[in-house]
Amino acid sequence: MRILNPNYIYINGDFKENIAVAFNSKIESIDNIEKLKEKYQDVEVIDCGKNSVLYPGFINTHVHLEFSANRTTLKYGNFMRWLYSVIDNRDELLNRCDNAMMQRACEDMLSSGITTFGAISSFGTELEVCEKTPQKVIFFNELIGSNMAYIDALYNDFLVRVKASKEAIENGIIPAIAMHSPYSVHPVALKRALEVAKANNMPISAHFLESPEEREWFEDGSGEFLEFFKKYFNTTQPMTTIDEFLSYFDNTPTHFTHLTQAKEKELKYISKNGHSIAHCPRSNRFLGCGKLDLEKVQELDILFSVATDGLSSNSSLNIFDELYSAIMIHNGEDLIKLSKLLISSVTTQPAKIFNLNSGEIEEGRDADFAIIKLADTPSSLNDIALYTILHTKKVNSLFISGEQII
Ligand code: MCF
Ligand code: FE
Repeated sequence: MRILNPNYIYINGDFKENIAVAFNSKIESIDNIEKLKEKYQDVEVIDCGKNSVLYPGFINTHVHLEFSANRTTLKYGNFMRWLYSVIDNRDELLNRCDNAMMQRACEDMLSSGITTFGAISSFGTELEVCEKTPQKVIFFNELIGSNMAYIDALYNDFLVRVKASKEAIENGIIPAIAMHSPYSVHPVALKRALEVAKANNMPISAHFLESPEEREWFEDGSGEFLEFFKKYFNTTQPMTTIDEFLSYFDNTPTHFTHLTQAKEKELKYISKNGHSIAHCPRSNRFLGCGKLDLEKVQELDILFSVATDGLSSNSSLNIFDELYSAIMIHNGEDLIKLSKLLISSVTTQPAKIFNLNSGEIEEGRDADFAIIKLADTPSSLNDIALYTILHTKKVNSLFISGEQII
């Protein structure tokens, strides 16, 4: 048993003073330091230092580790430009991305306080790194493939990867499934994969309504996606519609990534069916995709996470960089309220979405903690979320299931 004694603590969506936490691998007790010392005598008390803030470990629900080699290879600025550059450079990028590089990506996430992440795995090559990293990993095996001629082979390969991730549960892996997107997964394969997810009670994720081009393709069957499909697949018609794609997920709450091009109608449907959203503001900006309607998302009580996406469409996997950018991008929102909402989007909200026993400082939860230090005394408790986002790049210490990592 140990006790963490911070200046401030993020608890029940607010910041409080004079609260300490006793923990083993799980949180045992939350009370003021005197009471905890009395209750647990002779235990180590870790004083977190002046102006310290204790947060639950942060959760980054959406990252592509396999694309970590990208810096100046992929083309940013416009979604189709990016997509063509992925197709042209994918093999070379994947070859350059070895275990050491992916491990460094995990370490970068650790240094910004990420104790759990969702790995979107296109090929399964990051499984070993994800098993070794101290973080907990929701391992989203991605299904992709629109050509019926290859669907069986792709689907079988997908099943092999799902099986490998199921065998890694004892190493901190939570097996999960990702449908790449409505334009790239054949509905026949998608329905089969959804049955697998349902039977195994696995989390599900899908990129959806990311770019204006994607919306145009589904609404009118025209635009740059038409050229793309003619060129690579010799097809001229979308395989599904926006509404039909959504309806496939009716009984399986799904974490939809991006939704920058979603309208009120789709967001209402998402809310009604208990789905959630991964919001990747920098990725959306860099690929010219627009921004999520955060006001509507809040109005409709949709749970959302802020996530980094991969280095394939971002400049870092630092969650503080992402939160900072979210503040700048959503410039119409009240700054203080938005900052607090953003902290919940990397803690309590993703924990709720994926039913994780972390993301909240509460007795019985996993002892996953991120501790940061403000440079100075905060002017008010209510502004701590903003000060944290504005001035933090790295955490001072980090615990995962009670073990000190940093
Ligand atoms: O989230 C971003 C942008 N949207 C879609 N896909 C990806 C992103 N970053 C990496 N990807 C991957 C995706 O998982 O790109 C690959 C897929 O395996 C090719 S998309 C034709
Ligand atoms: Fe992504």
